[in-house]
Amino acid sequence: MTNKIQTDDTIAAVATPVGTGAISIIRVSGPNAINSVENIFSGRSKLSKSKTHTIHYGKIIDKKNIIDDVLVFIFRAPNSYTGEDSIEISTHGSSFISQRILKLLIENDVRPAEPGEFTKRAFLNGRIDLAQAEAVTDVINSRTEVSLKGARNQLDGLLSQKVNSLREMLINSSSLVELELDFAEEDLEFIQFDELKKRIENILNEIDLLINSYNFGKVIRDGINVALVGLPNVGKSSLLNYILKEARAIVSKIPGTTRDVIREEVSIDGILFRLFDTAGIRISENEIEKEGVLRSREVVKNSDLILFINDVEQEYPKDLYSELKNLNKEENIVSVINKIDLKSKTQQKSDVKVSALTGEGITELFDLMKSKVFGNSKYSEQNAMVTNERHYNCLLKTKESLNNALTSVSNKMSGEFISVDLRNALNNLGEIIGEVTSDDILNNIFTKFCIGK
Ligand SMILES: Nc1nc2c(ncn2[C@@H]2O[C@H](COP(=O)(O)OP(=O)(O)OP(=O)(O)O)[C@@H](O)[C@H]2O)c(=O)[nH]1
Ligand SMILES: [Mg+2]
Repeated sequence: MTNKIQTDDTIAAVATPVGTGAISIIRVSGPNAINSVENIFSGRSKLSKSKTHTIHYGKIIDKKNIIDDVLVFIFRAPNSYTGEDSIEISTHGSSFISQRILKLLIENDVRPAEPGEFTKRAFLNGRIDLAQAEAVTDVINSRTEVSLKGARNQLDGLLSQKVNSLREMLINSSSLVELELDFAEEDLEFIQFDELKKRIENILNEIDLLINSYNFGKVIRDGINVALVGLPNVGKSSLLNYILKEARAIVSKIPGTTRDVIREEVSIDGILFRLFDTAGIRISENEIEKEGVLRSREVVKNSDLILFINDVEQEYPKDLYSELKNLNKEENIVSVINKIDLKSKTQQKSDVKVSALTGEGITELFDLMKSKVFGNSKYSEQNAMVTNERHYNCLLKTKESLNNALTSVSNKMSGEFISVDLRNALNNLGEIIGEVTSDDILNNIFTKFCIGK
């Protein structure tokens, strides 16, 4: 358990990105935060005498030299982000100014913060749990409506509440088993095997719901990779351009136009789709085109969704479809017929028909892409959802322990065995919210944060 670690030094960092902007913000947190800033601040207020949640105008001074006019925000413990005394200094947006002030602070008994250290302190001081701390980076990294909602859902504690209620259910069941162990000699049965089985199955059902939500949750967080593939000249690049509403890729009537993979992101109804336009797949003698075709296959392997595009006027390439199935999975392939504006009759099978020239059918294509993402997951903003691989893995381990417990119960094994499995499940669940944790886990999580967060 790391929750006992004391954070008795004071840290500081520039929290805004490097470069020029309207303002920069320097964050300071720890017992010496207010005094260290007071040492370099000149204004009407005395910071050490000022109340929490107040803003003070003044100047940062280095040996009588004015560095900048600033606003200083005071947050006193425990009512701050970290739970400690904290200060935010808002300066003119020059990296030079903020770095200079940071240097001054470091001369005043403050040390530079490590990545994520403010959030780590918030966690260690019990302001937020580990799942919420992880959600902070997701909020920062979110680029679409839906990914932001997913991250907010976790930051607001929906997942944590669910995990806590499952832990409570587990604690109740396991304490009954343990109580029974204590009285074993008196042959008391506080909890019947059937009842215990029912309880564990109940918890398992809930765990399964969370595990299944990850299918969708990871898409929400990371987006979905979509390959645009097919024979040369079917209109892959034209479709990419139509979706992006810009002439991103070169389009020509010469087959074999696209060679490199072109990657672009687009948000469709708040879901992030990463589109990969590829070289048309065919046998080619041209070295560059050959390499392009190799890359197309690589993209197919690594995609979540494949738009298999065909020309309404060409014959359907059955062999290519079989190849795509082998490279990925049949259920991930969406067959698209393009160029329907040409009004040609076709026997080709397809999931959707479009024209990259007129935009006909594109709405249907988007609906299909979205339904592939949602699958049969019942996404609801009110429900806890798993978007993070670490949490997902903890849940898989929890499930395994619970299944072991269930086997022990079914085999009417001694309560000791059941009790060990239930404890393991409890610990695995606790890892999600940081109730049980190690320095390794924490370092792994917080080093991925930005400095100043
Ligand atoms: N009429 C019509 N022509 C289209 C449509 N989509 C693409 N084309 C034409 O088809 C030709 C090939 O289009 P591209 O988008 O370059 O096709 P591609 O699949 O990217 O081709 P490669 O990169 O060579 O594999 C161009 O002349 C386009 O103008 C469409 O929906 N309708
Ligand atoms: Mg192309």
